[in-house]
Amino acid sequence: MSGQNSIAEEFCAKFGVKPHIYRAPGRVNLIGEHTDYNDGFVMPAAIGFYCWVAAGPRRDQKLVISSEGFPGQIEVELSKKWPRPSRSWSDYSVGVAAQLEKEGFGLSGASLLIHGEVPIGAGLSSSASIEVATAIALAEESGLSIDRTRLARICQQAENEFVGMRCGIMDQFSSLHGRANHALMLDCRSLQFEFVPIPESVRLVICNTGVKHKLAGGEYNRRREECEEAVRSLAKVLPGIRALRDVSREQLEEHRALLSEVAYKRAKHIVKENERVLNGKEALRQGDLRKFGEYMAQSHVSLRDLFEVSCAELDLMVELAKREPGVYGARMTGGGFGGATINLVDARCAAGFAEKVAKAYQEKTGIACATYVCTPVDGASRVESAGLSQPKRHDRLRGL
Ligand code: GAF
Repeated sequence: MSGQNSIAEEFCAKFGVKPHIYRAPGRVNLIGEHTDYNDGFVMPAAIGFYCWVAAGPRRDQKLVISSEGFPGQIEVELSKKWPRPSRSWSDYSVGVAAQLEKEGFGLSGASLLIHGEVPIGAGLSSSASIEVATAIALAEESGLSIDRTRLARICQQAENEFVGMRCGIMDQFSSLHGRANHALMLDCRSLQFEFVPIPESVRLVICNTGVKHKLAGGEYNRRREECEEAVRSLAKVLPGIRALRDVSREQLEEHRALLSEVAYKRAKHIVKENERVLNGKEALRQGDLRKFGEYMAQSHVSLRDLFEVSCAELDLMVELAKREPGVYGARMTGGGFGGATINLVDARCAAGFAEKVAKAYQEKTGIACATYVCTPVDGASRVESAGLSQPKRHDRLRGL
């Protein structure tokens, strides 16, 4: 990866010492959208786009953080009050550092140089990759041993509290726990997970619409509130429920009158999407890619019509994909309102598929479409040393 060498050199030039290099991948979600903050099920896979962090120790008890992609440098004195969010890229890193300290993990002074290569605004978790790369770098540089699930929670908490985005845990979790050639089926309540093999005969093809609608952040938090509203209404007659995860299809229909039309639609998506993840896992395990693809298609329709987080560009991209040979399934992926689609495509057809969909999309919209043909990769790690192309897992972080 190109990021590794250039970041090491730039770090040396800037801070005068040779850094350790860490990297955390983005993710694509195969199925299970908006279910994570409803205590439900998701099935993401880590993909080979990384946030790279070069890090080295400092003696002055400061954190100095800079990014290759953005001007300016952030300095935080560890013994003093934490700065307030600045509404910029640095919030993802500073938020993680603040959260680590808040949870009692004493940090050592460190310099960090960040290089993000996960496409921004594509729904591929560029934010989580910065958080996770920062977290493993800070933990390691401070000699802390923190298990990966705890780190995922710390990163999620940082995004919820410092950045102000009430995301679930899927993105941070998959960046830390991803496994090459597997999807990760996660129960977002118990945080138990299992790996489901992705057959060698298929590729995950990501098509980026190139649009990100402005309402994304605010609408995301609103969806979360609407789900919570549904739970509050249903809890009046179903006192045992804590989240939409606990509601069955039958219960939802029986008590539909208690819900506003909007809350009902949101709840219906979540209840059925959870079923689709569980059924989809079985289909994948049995190698039934066609069945899995049907669940993907249903998921897209539900996100479009019930959860209302799709947009014209995503719908078009899915329609264009469905016409192509070798496609098992196509749907929007991530939070929505723009970003990318995920397509499960026969490996032999993947390159041609990407080319044709991109061409047709550009013809219709005038927007150039980036496509990525992927297979799942391993989660975040320290890379052995600058200049080596093979990353080596580092066993200091438990759970590796
Ligand atoms: C975003 C969030 F960060 C995730 O937690 C998840 O809710 C996703 O949108 C939708 O499934 O990526």
